[in-house]
Amino acid sequence: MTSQPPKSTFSACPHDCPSTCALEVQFDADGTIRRLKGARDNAYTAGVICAKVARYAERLYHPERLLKPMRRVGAKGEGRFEEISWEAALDLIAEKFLAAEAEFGAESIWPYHYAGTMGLVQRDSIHRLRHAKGYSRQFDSFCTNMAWTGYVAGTGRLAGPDPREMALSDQIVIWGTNPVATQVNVMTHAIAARKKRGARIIVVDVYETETMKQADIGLVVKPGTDAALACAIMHVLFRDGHADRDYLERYTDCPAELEAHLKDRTPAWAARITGLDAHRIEEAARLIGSVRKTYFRLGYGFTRSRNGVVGMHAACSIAAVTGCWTQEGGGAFHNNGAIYELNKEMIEAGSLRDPSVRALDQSLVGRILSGDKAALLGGPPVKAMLIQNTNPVSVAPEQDRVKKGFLREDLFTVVHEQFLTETARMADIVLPATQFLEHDDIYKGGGHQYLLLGPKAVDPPAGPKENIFVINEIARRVDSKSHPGFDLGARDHIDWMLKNSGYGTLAELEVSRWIDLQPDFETAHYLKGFGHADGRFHFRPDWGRSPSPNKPDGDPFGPWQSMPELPDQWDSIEAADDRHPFRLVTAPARSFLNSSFNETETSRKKEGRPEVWLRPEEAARLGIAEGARVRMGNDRGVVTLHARLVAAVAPGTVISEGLWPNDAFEDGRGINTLTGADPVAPYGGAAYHDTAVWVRVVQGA
Ligand SMILES: Nc1nc2c(c(=O)[nH]1)N[C@H]1C(S)=C(S)[C@@H](COP(=O)(O)OP(=O)(O)OC[C@H]3O[C@@H](n4cnc5c(=O)[nH]c(N)nc54)[C@H](O)[C@@H]3O)O[C@H]1N2
Ligand SMILES: Nc1nc2c(c(=O)[nH]1)N[C@H]1C(S)=C(S)[C@@H](COP(=O)(O)OP(=O)(O)OC[C@H]3O[C@@H](n4cnc5c(=O)[nH]c(N)nc54)[C@H](O)[C@@H]3O)O[C@H]1N2
Ligand code: SF4
Ligand SMILES: [Mo]
Repeated sequence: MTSQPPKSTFSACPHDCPSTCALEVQFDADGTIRRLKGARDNAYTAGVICAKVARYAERLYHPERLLKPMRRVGAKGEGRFEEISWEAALDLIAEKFLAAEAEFGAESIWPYHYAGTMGLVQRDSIHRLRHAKGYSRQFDSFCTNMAWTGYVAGTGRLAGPDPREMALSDQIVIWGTNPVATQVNVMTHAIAARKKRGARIIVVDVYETETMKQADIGLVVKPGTDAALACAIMHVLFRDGHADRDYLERYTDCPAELEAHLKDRTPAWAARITGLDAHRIEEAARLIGSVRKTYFRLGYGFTRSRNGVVGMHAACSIAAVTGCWTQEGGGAFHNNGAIYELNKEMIEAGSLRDPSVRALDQSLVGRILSGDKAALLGGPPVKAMLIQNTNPVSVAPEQDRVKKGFLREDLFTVVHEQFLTETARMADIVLPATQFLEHDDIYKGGGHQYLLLGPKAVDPPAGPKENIFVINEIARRVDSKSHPGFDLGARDHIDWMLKNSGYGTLAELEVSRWIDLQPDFETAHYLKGFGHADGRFHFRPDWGRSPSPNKPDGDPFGPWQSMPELPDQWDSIEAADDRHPFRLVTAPARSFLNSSFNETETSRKKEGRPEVWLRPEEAARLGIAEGARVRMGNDRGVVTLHARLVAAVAPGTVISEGLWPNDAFEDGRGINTLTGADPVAPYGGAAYHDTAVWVRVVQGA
């Protein structure tokens, strides 16, 4: 008797999104995957997922998926490959890695990865190989550094009030994030609060996003001016008696100094910096001061600036002035990274990690591959790379340098991918990867508090292999130190990690699907004290030494000594000038996820084409009409795209949404041609939304 395929099973979304949704996977009668839905009984997902993941079958059964290992036959970057067996590919990789090691040392090999999958086994096993061989380490700087550093400078810990409490708030301040596009579940809970309690939604952004369109109050500020807005709000709170002085005395480090410092940070002062009218700042401050249950949902977007750490810290400080932390449905949330406390020894082989091995900055990949001595941290050139879960030729800043670097004839590049991305086209060896529904993994939510299982739901086609297969097979061939993690499959890894973290077993998680790790109310709201040694919220962080979840080894970066001591506007952004009159923000597109989904037809259709959005009056001054073909550039390079005139953009600001494939632009130059890689103070990070540019109409277009 043949058994019927199941109608549905469960999983978790693997993408780099704070929502990490609990999924229900629905099958057709023949066992193929039809549609994904949000799990209704998961209290955070609450049955809602984004449209691009709902139609995952399109990505899973995509005709352009990579199915066979390939070896380059054409010139570098040309994209001509021939099929090769897994065995031959792995042998060749080992031969090249061993040769680089023999001639230049183990640090000349750079395993390079990021968060194409957030699965802890498939994403992080690359560290096991790295540490077992002493290959170069990686400093993760694409995404979280500024936000985490700024938040933790205040709270001392990367965790906050239960994200589901938003539904119990009377007012939600969505600051520098566009959840309708980037983490849809924030909207689920915010809208629930509005429906049930009449909660007010306030949004702070640099243009009128889809999220702002749903808000009661939208504040459009110039990019990189959030600290000025936050200071003026706090000024009014102190001035008008809305500061909770008992709370400040008990829970914060220097309230009197803060109050004195803010005396001249008036709404009029902030109006000049942010571009907002002073009365709108007064209004926002009055509402924040008068509603006790105010929940600040602080995003990443406003921190992707050279002053982004200061901006995050300043915004976070507002909640400590009003004392809304004491309220259910109040406080300031950014990410729950600190609550998980997982033992990842089997996955990462941390016991073999040698701290003297250099940690190369992933955002500086262009400079590193071009032989920049400072970026190479004094070590050998990079001669070989293994790349998993990331597409640096699209997503990394300073794209011209990145491309030049990958074109180096003496660089041996292995790219393990699901699609022939811009980066895979640069490879010497391309290896086909499974998709998340074809392998086992476990996920933790940044924007919530669940640890979720994502078990294999279907068999992969013949050809693609999961990440740990590649890691374990390479390790076997390159005389790596032994580690028991190399002998385990994904399920064994999950089971070991759960058992050794005190979270039960894989068998138990297969039944429960997820574990809710929300700390108790008093801990989450810091009522027993904040995370710093003195138990207080710090208005005055020690920037050179504040505990940063991302602090790499060594000294702080950049001009950190000139960071303001107390919340303040810090003029370290890439300012506009006569040659570059606009400031560019490269915000995410709703239907892409970083560079993922930019290969699916429906997502591309929904997004249209690469565009730059400018204010009609600013466009008119430049003779740019709706739909005009324009060039946008700076000293890093030039891109060609189409103009759209949008009124609700901050003055002097232009917006380009989404990581389109580079070849969707003329000349194949993607948006990151324009962004800079210089590390943001004090602990690094790429300032993707902080770029000065000129814009010109293409004559004769
Ligand atoms: N659809 C979709 N979802 C995604 C992603 C995607 O690419 N597409 N990316 C995923 C990833 S990796 C991450 S890290 C998260 C990030 O998600 P978010 O936290 O939402 O951060 P960003 O997406 O960088 O930017 C969010 C908003 O910040 C605004 N912004 C930019 N500069 C400033 C500023 O100076 N001040 C203020 N107030 N606002 C500013 C932008 O205009 C944008 O609307 O989203 C994830 N989810
Ligand atoms: N201009 C601009 N640039 C940005 C940003 C921005 O806002 N503006 N955002 C930045 C941010 S926040 C981030 S996090 C980075 C993200 O940058 P990346 O981490 O590179 O982002 P993704 O495009 O999501 O994923 C990269 C690749 O991982 C592959 N992948 C997925 N699952 C697997 C798997 O199981 N195995 C293997 N081998 N491969 C897999 C996907 O096919 C995809 O091509 O981009 C940054 N770049
Ligand atoms: S909202 Fe984010 S976590 Fe949820 S399904 Fe979409 S991409 Fe995945
Ligand atoms: Mo990110």
